[in-house]
Amino acid sequence: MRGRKKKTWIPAGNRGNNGLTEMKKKSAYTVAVVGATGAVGTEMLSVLEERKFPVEEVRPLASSRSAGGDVSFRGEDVKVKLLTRDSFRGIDIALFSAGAAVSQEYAPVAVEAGAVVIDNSSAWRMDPQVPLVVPEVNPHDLETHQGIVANPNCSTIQMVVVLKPLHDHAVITRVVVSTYQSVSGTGKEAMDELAEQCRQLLGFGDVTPTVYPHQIAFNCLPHIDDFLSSGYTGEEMKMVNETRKILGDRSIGISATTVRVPVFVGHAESINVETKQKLSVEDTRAILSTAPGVQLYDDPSRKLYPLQIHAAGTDAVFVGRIREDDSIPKGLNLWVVADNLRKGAALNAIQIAEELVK
Ligand code: 25A
Ligand code: L14
Repeated sequence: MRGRKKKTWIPAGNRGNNGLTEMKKKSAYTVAVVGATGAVGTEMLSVLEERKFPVEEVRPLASSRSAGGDVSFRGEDVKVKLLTRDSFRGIDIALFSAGAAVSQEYAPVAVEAGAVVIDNSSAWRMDPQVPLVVPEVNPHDLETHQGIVANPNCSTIQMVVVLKPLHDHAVITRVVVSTYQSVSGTGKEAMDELAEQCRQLLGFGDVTPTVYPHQIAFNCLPHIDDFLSSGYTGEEMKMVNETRKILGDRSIGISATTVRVPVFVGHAESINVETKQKLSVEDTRAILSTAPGVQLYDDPSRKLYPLQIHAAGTDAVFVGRIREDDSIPKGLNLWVVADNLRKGAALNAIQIAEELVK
């Protein structure tokens, strides 16, 4: 995407079980968090703690910018260490969220050292050897992992959690999605930039965009990740390709427009779905009300619909504004909201870890 040549993941053979890595079952695990001081890394530490994941020892790793500092885990300060090729000795599970370049270089190093990597970056997602997993949707894909498991893009995760049960019931043929993505997806610096620009503009000052190419305060940018020659962005094509891989169906037509909005945490999506079998609003409500990870929040008569400010800090994927699309014979419109740092990143990664140690 950014001119990096993608390596394919070729694991060293002889990992037992036909070359697949079996997670050794233990009462507690040593867990490394790469990018532990970032927006997603800090959330990973909180989610491990909240869900009482059996952690024997946590090893926070980051770049030289924040190595030597502390992060908090279970009420104690833990020293952040510099990420090096020796960082993974004795590690069972390595959670990566430090960007694709770091994952490309260090995930194989961690696997060589005996760890299973759960990687939140885009580095390995489309590698045919690497399962791309949302536990509510395709947990069975974990069975074939060879040391690296990829965590999908945040916008993809919240969409597939809702699409999967509809696909199972009515076969989705086409999806048109527009996103309303918060700045926390980009990281801490972007959150600081939004806050700073709000202060500057409310004080009648001028803003100087640094993280984003244009002013983000009081504005929306139809631009996430780099533009490709097709005119789509990398983020848009992640939604297309990752959704097909996770649902295991290359035939679904998907068209995405991804937009950055001046919201701190939480992504929203307007999703138009076309199906083979007709789904009424009542059918859709019935299906989604029992779908794992989904919470229906749909009562327009009481002005109840999912909002980013309510989804932030929670674990569910919220769905509302369920309507039939009258312009086609079998279509639906949905509004889907989730916390991008939790279900879109850290929570999904730790749910994968939970599946692996089950
Ligand atoms: O390439 P990708 O896959 O598309 O992903 C790009 C980025 O998107 C975020 C994540 O940023 C990732 O780096 N991200 C990825 N998946 C996401 C998802 N699903 C996602 N966001 C949301 N949802 P991040 O900000 O969350 O995390 C960055 C962390 O990575 C550490 N890191 C970076 N390079 C590293 C490294 N660790 C080890 N080795 C490297 N070479 C980074 O640690 C952070 O923890 P850090 O020490 O570099 O930064 C800690 C603090 O320093 C500030 N800072 C960051 N960059 C600079 C800086 N300060 C000064 N100058 C800088 N250039 C940050 O504010 C941070 O708090
Ligand atoms: O591919 O900037 O997981 O909101 C997630 C955050 C891509 C960028 C990924 C953002 C990243 C995205």
